[in-house]
Amino acid sequence: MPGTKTLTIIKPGAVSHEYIGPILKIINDHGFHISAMRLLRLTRKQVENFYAVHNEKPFYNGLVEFMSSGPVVVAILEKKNAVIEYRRLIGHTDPSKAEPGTIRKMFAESVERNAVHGSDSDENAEFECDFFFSRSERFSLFDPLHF
Ligand code: IDP
Ligand code: MG
Repeated sequence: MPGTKTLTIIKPGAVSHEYIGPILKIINDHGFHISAMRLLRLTRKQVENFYAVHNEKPFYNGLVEFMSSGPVVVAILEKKNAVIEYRRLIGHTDPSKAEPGTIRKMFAESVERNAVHGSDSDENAEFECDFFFSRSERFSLFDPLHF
């Protein structure tokens, strides 16, 4: 059964352009529930660990520099089939290849400064949600204690 949560990051470029509100509105309008959220600045070490799978890639150093360059919003989004649905909503990694109406098409500046992150599998979503949020910081739709 596909999972119900994914991790997003509104990246420094989008935050500095005051796109937090517009992006969160699109997320809500597409039926995602925000079950955890925080505004913070990532350390280089945190970015290196978060993007460890890319550490051999030519863009890795630039990515670490960019992602630690200013505040970001991290959030857990819930919806049926969340990972796939959110990847569809954000669009292609390279905004010039992203479909109209996708978040990256609307808000990305370049392939690196592409506005948002979205988990690429349920397994990575688990890792990424655990990377940022403890149990007590999550308010799941599926938890009868909260909703
Ligand atoms: P994704 O974010 O669509 O899953 P990944 O391949 O996982 O894309 O790459 C992680 C992030 O690294 C991208 O979102 C983007 O910020 C950056 N990135 C990926 N490919 C390139 C590139 O070719 N040049 C510069 N930055 C890149
Ligand atoms: Mg990825």
